[in-house]
Amino acid sequence: MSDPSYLDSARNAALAFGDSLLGLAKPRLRLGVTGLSRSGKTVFTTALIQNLIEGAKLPVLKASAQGRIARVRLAPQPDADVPRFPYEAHRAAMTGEERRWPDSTRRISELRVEIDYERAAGWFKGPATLTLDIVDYPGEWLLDLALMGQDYKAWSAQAVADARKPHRRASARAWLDDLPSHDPEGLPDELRAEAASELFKVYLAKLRADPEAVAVTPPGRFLMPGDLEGSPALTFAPLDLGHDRAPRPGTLAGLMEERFEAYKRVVVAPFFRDHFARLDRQIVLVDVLAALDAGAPALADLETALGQALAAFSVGRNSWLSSLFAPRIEKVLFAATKADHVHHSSHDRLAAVMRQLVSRAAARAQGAGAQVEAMALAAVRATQEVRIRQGREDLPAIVGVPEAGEEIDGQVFDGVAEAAIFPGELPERAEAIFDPKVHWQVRAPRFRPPLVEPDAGGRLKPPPQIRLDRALEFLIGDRLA
Ligand SMILES: Nc1nc2c(ncn2[C@@H]2O[C@H](COP(=O)(O)OP(=O)(O)OP(=O)(O)O)[C@@H](O)[C@H]2O)c(=O)[nH]1
Ligand SMILES: [Mg+2]
Repeated sequence: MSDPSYLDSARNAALAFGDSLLGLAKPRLRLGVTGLSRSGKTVFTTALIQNLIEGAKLPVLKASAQGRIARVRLAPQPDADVPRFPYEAHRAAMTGEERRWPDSTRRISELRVEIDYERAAGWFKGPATLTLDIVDYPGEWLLDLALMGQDYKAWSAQAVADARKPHRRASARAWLDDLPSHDPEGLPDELRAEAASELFKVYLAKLRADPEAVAVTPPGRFLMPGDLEGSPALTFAPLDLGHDRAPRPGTLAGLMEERFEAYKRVVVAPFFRDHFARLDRQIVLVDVLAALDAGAPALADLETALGQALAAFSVGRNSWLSSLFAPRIEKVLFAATKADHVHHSSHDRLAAVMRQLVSRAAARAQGAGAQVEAMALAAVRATQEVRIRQGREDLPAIVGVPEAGEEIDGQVFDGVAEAAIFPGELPERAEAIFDPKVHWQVRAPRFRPPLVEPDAGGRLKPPPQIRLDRALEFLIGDRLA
């Protein structure tokens, strides 16, 4: 087991104590928004804030339906060392002239909103304010938490076995071919470590670049190194260690092991301590439709990744970490995003697939303490529904404006013309997704964000959404009661 002493427990305890002291004065909630790259984190976070601030109708969020939300406003950024979530820029991109999706992001960011509301009833009836801190961070960092409970030997064995799986072999070939040339018992040569690490990173990058890619293999920072690029903590790779040997000091394997431990110390532990352990609620966004479209092996990879994500929520509860941090995540929502890419008759099926993907892991994580839910949503609904007659049949279709350059059935779109498509069928029984004989083709084109007409008073409303209110009721509803 790793040495916990590097985790700055005193500082964390002070933070937690400060939080709870302040919490007495003013109720606060930290909501984490995460998901792998392109899963929809930035769009979700922007839409969530916009819907709250601009007073959108959110019927399933009880406080909103009962007219108890008086005012929602942005408040100054609470943490001096975390970049502010650039809400205004993202909102302008999506709803302004350009109507384009926000740029891809690669780091953590945060925004504070204050919600003035009326308490529902009881002793404390009356006005109150909930301070909601929303923290958007890459899902790759969450998956890294799984490394905390692993040693270099186990991680190496797993990584080599994964790379040899049929659907990964092509991406991994150069690295796998090179692997036997590194003798784990050989000298701890710096250049050799660098060369092995480079090839391993190329393999990870190929996995990610694959249009079918849905899951990733830690270490997450290998693909988004930031200012740690080139440092020893990011210069290591798995080796083929064989079954019986543990890495020994003074060997190449020993050097790799040291660096693996350094990665945990320098990258993973600070993330856990400074960000993850301070979250109260968490939403994990998943592009389930892309995974379905990619096929059964990709779905199996995704299930594994989600299992690791779920394990992260219990990591502090049943390990040495719990004595230091007692993570307080009480609710975890796994949400399938981009539900506007399928007809509403499929929304429940999409939610069922999401539930299926986390169910085995959730069963294992029983007792972890957090309440886990799955649903399907679209933070921004870019399509409308129509029924199209084809012969005798009346088929459910979706209509939207594909982005310029999108191609459907040989037709290239210009970003102005609309297209109607029949989204593929989703499985009636969610278990069927793992059947390798069936391929659920549900790929939709990238639609532009919807055009939102101003209301009678000339005011812009937030774009339409699907089940965003349901997600909010689960995530924060009880704190607005
Ligand atoms: N139709 C539709 N598309 C969405 C929605 N949310 C996200 N998308 C699409 O998914 C893409 C990625 O969304 P982002 O919110 O940028 O995803 P992210 O997780 O922040 O991605 P990274 O910053 O690259 O990690 C967008 O550019 C859109 O094309 C949605 O609610 N509806
Ligand atoms: Mg983003």
